[in-house]
Amino acid sequence: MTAETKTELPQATGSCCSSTGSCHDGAAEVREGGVTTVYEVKGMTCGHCEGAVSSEISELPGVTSVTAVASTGRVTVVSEAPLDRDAVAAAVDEAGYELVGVQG
Ligand SMILES: [Cu+2]
Repeated sequence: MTAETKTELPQATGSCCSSTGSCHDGAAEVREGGVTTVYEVKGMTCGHCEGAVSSEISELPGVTSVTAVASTGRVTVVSEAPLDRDAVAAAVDEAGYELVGVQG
């Protein structure tokens, strides 16, 4: 039988590709010694909000990168090790917003 159908399906969803070009499911994926987690934060409306959330989360131990996007309410956090959800929630709360979920 030569009917070997494609096992490598094209990435049609377009939602799982990070800016680094890796394409995997899972919000807490370990790569290059880091963990990327996407949090959902309620209440961000503009760049100032993004900055406030980013700076608070950046202060957590082990956090190497924070990308907050007000339009989607998503905050992508790269850290050296998985973060404690409560610690992130506290940081978001400190900034004046609310952590409503963790993707993955
Ligand atoms: Cu704002």
